[in-house]
Amino acid sequence: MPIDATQPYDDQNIFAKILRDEIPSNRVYEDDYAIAFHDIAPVAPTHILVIPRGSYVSWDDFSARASDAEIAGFIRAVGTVARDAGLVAPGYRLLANTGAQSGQEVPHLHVHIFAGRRLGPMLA
Ligand code: IU
Repeated sequence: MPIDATQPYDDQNIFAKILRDEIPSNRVYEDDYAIAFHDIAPVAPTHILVIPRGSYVSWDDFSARASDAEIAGFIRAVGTVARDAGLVAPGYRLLANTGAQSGQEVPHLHVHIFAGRRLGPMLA
């Protein structure tokens, strides 16, 4: 079910549990600001999710409430994950679904990194 991005943060969401290591994930990166793990249902040969350590429902919530340090740290982490995975030369795509009409399913901000094949044009 797509989420309502205006809802308050729910600390029982699945990515909050992954952050607390209550649920296992295939983690590929972590630092003070973010963790990254392989998507459980990849739609590209490389499909990694990067999430901030802070409790933010969506890109909207994060961009409105996070500190400058958190925002800088998170964006650097996304870049580092892609670079460390060797994705810069072949290229990659970032996506952050936000709210119901985008199809966002998990109410903790996540940036998708897609790579590993020729990606089609953006969906309308
Ligand atoms: P979305 O942008 O909210 O639609 O993306 C949620 C993603 O989280 C989606 O690609 C799922 O496959 C992925 N995911 C996951 O990796 N592990 C989980 O336990 C669950 C969803 I639930």
